Amino acid sequence: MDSQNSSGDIQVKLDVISDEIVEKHLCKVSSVIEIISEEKAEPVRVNESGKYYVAYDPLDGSSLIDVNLSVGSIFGIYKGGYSGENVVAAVYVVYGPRVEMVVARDTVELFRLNEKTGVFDFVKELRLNEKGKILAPGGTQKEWYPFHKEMIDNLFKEGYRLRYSGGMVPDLHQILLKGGGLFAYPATNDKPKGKLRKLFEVFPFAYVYNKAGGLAVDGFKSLLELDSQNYHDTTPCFFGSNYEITKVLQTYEGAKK
Ligand code: AFP
Repeated sequence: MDSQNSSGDIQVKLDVISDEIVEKHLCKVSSVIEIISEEKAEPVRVNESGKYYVAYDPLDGSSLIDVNLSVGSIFGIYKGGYSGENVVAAVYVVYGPRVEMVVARDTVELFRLNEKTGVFDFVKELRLNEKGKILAPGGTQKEWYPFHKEMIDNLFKEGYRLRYSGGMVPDLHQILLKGGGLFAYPATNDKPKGKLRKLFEVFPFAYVYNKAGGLAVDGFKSLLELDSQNYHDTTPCFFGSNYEITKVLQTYEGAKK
């Protein structure tokens, strides 16, 4: 029985099926010139007269499927190429107890899928407070650099609450909806360039957090100032409210000295 397959097989099938569905629909959009998926090595040309490049992760967090946690899809919309400064919009969808979509253009808007009509109804605009209460510390803790561990420990001593599922989309969605905090996936001894991918995950969420009144950095500068040498490059990344990101910048600048 299929259910006997190892969860990895099922996840692989879901990753591939999700990618096929997204590609089929994006290829119908006349304003799209090219798309690239986290699931593919190379981009797909769509419409030579189009003007938008779309980089997407069709099913982020697929390792969480077999433990029935929330997962999501992430879309970065670029004009002129896949660099942080070329992001012109970002969208993500969270598949949880409810299906919700967040669209970042000049503002950040929350939509909720109406099961009866099949339409995403507008709910509200999302804004981050100056300071939050939630901390999502990613990466293998025994591989954290000492100064990073001290920074995380100090935030917990300030009373931050640990909220980390291992799914970037629900983890960042929670911080955004609860008004603030910090999500960190840093450079570590085993992953010195971080784990999360620039084009498909990091640049889109950096855009969302900046438009929601927060900040997103690699430890030293805005993630949206970064470019990418290869389609699947990764980067250390921190997303959050101004107070927490300022702490990150102070910590990492201090560690350089
Ligand atoms: P999977 O897609 O393999 O489940 O990885 C999810 C992810 O890319 C991102 O959604 C999480 O924030 C991050 O990995 C979690 O990584 P760790 O399991 O190393 O904390």
